[in-house]
Amino acid sequence: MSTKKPEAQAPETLTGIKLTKVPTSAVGAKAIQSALSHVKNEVGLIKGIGLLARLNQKNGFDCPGCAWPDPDEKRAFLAEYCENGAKAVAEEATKKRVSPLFFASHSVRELSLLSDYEIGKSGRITHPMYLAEGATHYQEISWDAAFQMIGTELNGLKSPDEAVFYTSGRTSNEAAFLYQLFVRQFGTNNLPDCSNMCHESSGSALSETLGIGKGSVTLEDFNEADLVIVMGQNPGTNHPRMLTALGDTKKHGGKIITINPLPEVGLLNYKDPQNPLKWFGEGQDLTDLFLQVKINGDVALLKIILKLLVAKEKAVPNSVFDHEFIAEKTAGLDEFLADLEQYSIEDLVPQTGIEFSEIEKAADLIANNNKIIICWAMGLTQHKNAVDNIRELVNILLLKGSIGKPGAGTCPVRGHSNVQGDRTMGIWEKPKDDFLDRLEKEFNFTAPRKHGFDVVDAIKAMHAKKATVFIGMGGNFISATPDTEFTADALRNCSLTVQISTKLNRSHLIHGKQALILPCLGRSEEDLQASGAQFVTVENSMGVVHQSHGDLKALSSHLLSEPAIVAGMANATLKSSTTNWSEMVANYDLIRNAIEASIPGFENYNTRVRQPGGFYLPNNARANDFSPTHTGKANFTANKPSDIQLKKDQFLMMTIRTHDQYNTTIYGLDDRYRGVLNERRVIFMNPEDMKNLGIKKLDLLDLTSHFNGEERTAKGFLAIPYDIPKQCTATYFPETNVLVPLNSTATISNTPTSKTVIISLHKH
Ligand SMILES: Nc1nc2c(c(=O)[nH]1)N[C@H]1C(S)=C(S)[C@@H](COP(=O)(O)OP(=O)(O)OC[C@H]3O[C@@H](n4cnc5c(=O)[nH]c(N)nc54)[C@H](O)[C@@H]3O)O[C@H]1N2
Ligand SMILES: Nc1nc2c(c(=O)[nH]1)N[C@H]1C(S)=C(S)[C@@H](COP(=O)(O)OP(=O)(O)OC[C@H]3O[C@@H](n4cnc5c(=O)[nH]c(N)nc54)[C@H](O)[C@@H]3O)O[C@H]1N2
Ligand SMILES: [Mo]
Repeated sequence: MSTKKPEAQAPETLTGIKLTKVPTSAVGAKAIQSALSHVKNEVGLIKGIGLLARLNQKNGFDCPGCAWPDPDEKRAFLAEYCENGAKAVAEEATKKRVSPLFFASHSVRELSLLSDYEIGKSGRITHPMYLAEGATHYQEISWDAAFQMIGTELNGLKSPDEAVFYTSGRTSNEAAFLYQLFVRQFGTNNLPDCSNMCHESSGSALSETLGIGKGSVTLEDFNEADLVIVMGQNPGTNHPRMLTALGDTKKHGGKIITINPLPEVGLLNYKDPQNPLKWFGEGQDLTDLFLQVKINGDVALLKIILKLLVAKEKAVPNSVFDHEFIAEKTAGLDEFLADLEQYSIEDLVPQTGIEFSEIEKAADLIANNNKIIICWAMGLTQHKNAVDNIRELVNILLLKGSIGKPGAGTCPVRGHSNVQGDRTMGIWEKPKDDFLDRLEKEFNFTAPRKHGFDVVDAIKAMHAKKATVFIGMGGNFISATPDTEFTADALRNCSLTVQISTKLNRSHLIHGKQALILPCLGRSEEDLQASGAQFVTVENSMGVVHQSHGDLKALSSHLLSEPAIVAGMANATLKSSTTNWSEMVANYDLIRNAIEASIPGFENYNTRVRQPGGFYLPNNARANDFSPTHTGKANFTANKPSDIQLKKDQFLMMTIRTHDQYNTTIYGLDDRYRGVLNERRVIFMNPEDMKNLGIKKLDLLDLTSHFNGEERTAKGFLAIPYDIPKQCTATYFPETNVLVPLNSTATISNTPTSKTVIISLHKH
């Protein structure tokens, strides 16, 4: 069976690496060229350009790339997509097909020997497929038979809590709402999602401090900000359209501070894709001050800045703090200041790896400006003290009164294009009682109240055989999660694993005793139901809910939409449901009516979402109202710097994305902005560290991670000298997920610590 473990991908699978000079600016002509070449190879040029023209337009479909918002007003042709958005679309609209014939000619074992890149490039799945217990090949199955199998398995469980219902953040509002309703009518809150591995730490920290788990700024705020701080984020690759917003900040006279262990090219300098005249010039400098922090040195860095701000305010009262805001809107200032007193700048500076004089410059910029936005992503959320990271940056904003006013606030930059919407729709293992109360009232059933499993707990439960059915609404669970071998065993322990997917991925190949693949329509495809063509809705990173309307002909007549698949599972599973699932699928307006009835903020949903550009959801932090927190005010908090102690010859490793992947989907083998071509099994190291260990460029290394006395090993990584702080290293996700310990998670949010893996190196 499928036993090939990623760990076992031996060095002989290395592909012939080419190192190039790290470019000095991002986007520009090369980006357009690269986008077009992906589109041409996957879709064909003419059809591809037609597709791109409808991407992120008000009557078009939402880019499946990321959750960065579209401008409310002006949207330029060919400008509301980016290189990586184009690649995402090309992947989905690819001409390549994974048909029943494909599965008949390749056994599961054979497919599992392919790399993630090769698996993804196989193409779109055309038919529902079934893998019987002990079988070597998937075979075609009818939708009815597949749904019956799911219903029978689920109803055969001793308790609904023995099933796990995962969601990846591309799922539309309509599908997500129906899915959680089905799962709760079935009787469990086991609704883990990719958010658990992503911005869960942001949600935890922001709910506690500001009373809303989402960011507070809008795109317009970037025009007004005096200062934007970008922490732990690589927008040049992962949110390229954000560079335009940062460019706008600069155009309006604002400044940008970047805090990152790597000098990420896109953040330092970019060439505006909307202005071809600039593609060949020098590019625009974005970052005014770059602080090259050590991995997980952020709380220490922010504490130094906070101490400097306090000292400045003491020296010249009323020069730095917004006393009116603090008095009226916040709680806990005295305790916060008392806690800060305990730390000394001398002790904190070495944890940051940054010259003190550089940190002083940052403190000056913050002291002298009032409209401040702080943006962040995975560089802050995937550490043991990740929640502390985010609460600490909120402390800065609160001291400055830099929230709930134009040009200021929090900007957690979301990943998946509808990950924020899915949570709004109730995809959460820890639902609030008032949400369940409304669901019960609207749908006439008794909702389960016990909190369910998040991703990490779901893996443990499956491993212990306490959960035996796994259903994945999108995503690629085995490759996205930590501790690959342990998680593989967990999935293999299941009696049934079901993947609702567009493309072939490793989660189809590491499976339960029986497995189903249910192929669904993609974002760009026409969704025809009984009442006619449907659109779906999504929520972007800034809380705008809008339509997404695909119009490509479905690639196979055997695909169902995600809402239709949920309805099929619900009809086959729930015997006494009073919900008319089929009726709602016939006309998605009815799903939206149900959402309106059960979730605040969706008044007149069907009308407002038909207005071009959609509508903003209410946001208390944006409205300068912090009453939803436990104190009724915005809360200052006391936070802890990293407590990781590295032994001699140990390093911190962060697992990051290349410029050529979408999470576990590998578009290509290049990381152009870091000058690494044609190879993913690499480790970026500080040149001095390499010298001390006698490691030379392109030496082959095995990596061993260390956690609580446990060791995990991944073999065959090429050493690359790079501009990275000492004792810090970087490798690519998902190749090194096998090294991420399942039990190493963030306090409170339980997010795997994918950016702080303690490793040692062994030369071949
Ligand atoms: N093209 C493309 N777009 C994507 C994705 C993709 O894979 N490809 N993924 C989507 C998803 S789901 C998400 S969540 C986002 C991810 O977007 P990012 O968070 O930008 O993705 P990562 O590659 O994980 O990059 C993390 C960044 O944080 C830095 N970093 C790591 N550790 C630390 C630290 O301790 N402190 C600080 N200050 N910085 C640190 C790294 O150097 C890197 O620049 O992008 C979304 N968009
Ligand atoms: N080590 C390490 N691990 C990480 C991270 C990290 O930085 N480091 N990042 C974490 C983060 S931020 C995230 S968000 C997770 C991502 O975890 P996931 O969301 O689970 O993974 P993806 O790779 O985004 O999922 C890709 C698969 O989704 C399916 N798909 C694509 N489009 C659709 C669609 O429209 N509908 C359906 N049903 N399926 C579709 C395709 O089959 C594709 O193979 O990974 C996490 N894991
Ligand atoms: Mo994410």
